Amino acid sequence: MSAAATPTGDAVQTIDGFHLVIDALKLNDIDTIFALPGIPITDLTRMAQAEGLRVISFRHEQHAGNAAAAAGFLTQKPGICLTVSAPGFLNGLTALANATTNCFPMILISGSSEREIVDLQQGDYEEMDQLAIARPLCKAAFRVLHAEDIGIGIARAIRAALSGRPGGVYLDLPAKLFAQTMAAEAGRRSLVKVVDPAPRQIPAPEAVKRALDVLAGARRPLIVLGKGAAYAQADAEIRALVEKTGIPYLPMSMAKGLLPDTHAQSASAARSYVLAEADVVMLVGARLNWLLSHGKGKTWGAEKGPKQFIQIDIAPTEMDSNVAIAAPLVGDIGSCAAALVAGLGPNWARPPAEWTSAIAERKDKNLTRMAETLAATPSPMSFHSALAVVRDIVKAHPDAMLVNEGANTLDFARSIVDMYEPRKRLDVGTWGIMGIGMGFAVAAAVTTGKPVIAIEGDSAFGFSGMEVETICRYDLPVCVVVFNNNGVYRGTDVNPRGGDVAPTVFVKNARYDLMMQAFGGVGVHATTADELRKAMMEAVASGRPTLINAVIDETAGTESGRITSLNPQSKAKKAA
Ligand code: ADP
Ligand code: TZD
Repeated sequence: MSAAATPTGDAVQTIDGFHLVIDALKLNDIDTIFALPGIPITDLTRMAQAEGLRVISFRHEQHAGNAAAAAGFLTQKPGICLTVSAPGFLNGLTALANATTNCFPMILISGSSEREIVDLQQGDYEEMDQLAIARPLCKAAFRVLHAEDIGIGIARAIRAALSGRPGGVYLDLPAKLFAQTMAAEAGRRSLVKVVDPAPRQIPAPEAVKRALDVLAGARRPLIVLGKGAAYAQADAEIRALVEKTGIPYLPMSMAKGLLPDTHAQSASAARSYVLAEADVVMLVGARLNWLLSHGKGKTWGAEKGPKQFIQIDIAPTEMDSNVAIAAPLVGDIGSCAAALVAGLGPNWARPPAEWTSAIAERKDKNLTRMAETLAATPSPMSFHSALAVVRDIVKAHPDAMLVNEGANTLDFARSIVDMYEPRKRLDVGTWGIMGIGMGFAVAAAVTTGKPVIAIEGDSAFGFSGMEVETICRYDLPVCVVVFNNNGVYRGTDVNPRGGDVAPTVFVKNARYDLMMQAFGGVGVHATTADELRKAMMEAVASGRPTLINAVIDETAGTESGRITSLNPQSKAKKAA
């Protein structure tokens, strides 16, 4: 705020665009900005810090954007990513699109060049029609031209990000806006505190009854919990729904820990069996997309006859997206789960014992087999022997956050590492995107204050690896474990013509641990499970930024992990 003279010579307090933006965010309880400074937003980052917002400054906008998205998922407040125009904006846009795809609330705020010049394409500094480019890639996109509209612009962005199905919002703030001033009192009055940004959506009673009728008719019911259920923070309602119905459940990867993975009703270790055999499936905040084989085909036991689906989702258009939904339940997960539990009544019959004991039998068999594999200590380490260590460390620190990306590193960790508490696991999400690792790890550390363990394929780590400097700069309690098998998927491909190495192969025996040391963090080179265990224990206990280069057998793992079948070459071979 500053003082200016009126025409009559009186001094009035004025406020500029920078401070209106900051005050509007603070008014809405936003306390952190993930940013990368430059024209025209450098001063905004400085002033935000001076005004008490936490500003976490990154080395590349994509990771600031991923951090904002993860913060949005964890806190139910839109994560804020702040970038410069054109290239900075584009770098942030991947994260915005990814957040929208994952239904995570975030707002990408980018400075932009002068409208008059951009619209006449006269070649301004970093000229780009950012609003038009962002619009198809996010849930909503807005531009503010006048200081007096900043309050309403930010309110619209927050409401758009959080209400209904959450998602990414783009907010375009032209350079000129920041320097505009207005009377401070009028400015203060122009700000809007968003009331009830994600209103409860109570399901219709007839929809609840329909769902209960379908559920009651099931002989082999199954509940699938998705990351929408984790996001909803309706943990008690979900637990009551699962435990009071007695129905076996499968958590999708980011719903792991909503109930502890060791829960008797978890059917994770019998996943293929329950998907194929269930007759009624209730989806709770999970979409029937590729991750669930679109709800049809062999995975879903198509040859055994049709299934009935009940789906709980806040987005009505999600119903019937891939298969018919017999009982759509549109509403917020907390309200829907509570309504179902209330409707169970005293005579609710738990699922038949032949179904639950058949699942238990398969679970036992698979878990015994897995325990044998995990007990082996091959040299060099396999994915399994290294993940057995991670599994123990997470068990000992159930409040730690786990970030996970890669192909084999992801697929094996998802099934081997049990989670015990809700919203502790962050991973590649709906797109299966590489590059979320260090952005998500920073957000996890900053928003929760808990230790963070990032389990990274060596290829996956490379997408965001430079952010280890960010982790060291803010002294975050992040332990990165790079599963180093010398390449994308594996390190064994050979170029049949000689010369360049194969496209999937990296520098052999690289020392990722030295990257962390370069910035003052702890680097450890681990070649055995014992060395890995010791290093992880020390990292979690000390809270110091740590990177462990875990040497994994370069022949281990499979091409594309568990989705080999999606490679065009595999499809061609199958067809031949
Ligand atoms: P997963 O990948 O874990 O299967 P998805 O991202 O496919 O999960 O599905 C999440 C679903 O949850 C989305 O369809 C989204 O609309 C829904 N959703 C998100 N938040 C809520 C909420 N509070 N109440 C109801 N549904 C929600
Ligand atoms: N680029 C982006 C943005 N996302 C992707 N998913 C890919 C490329 C393709 N891809 C995968 O799907 S997994 C992966 C790539 C490059 C890396 C696999 O190698 P890794 O993991 O070293 O990270 P594993 O555990 O050794 O298999």
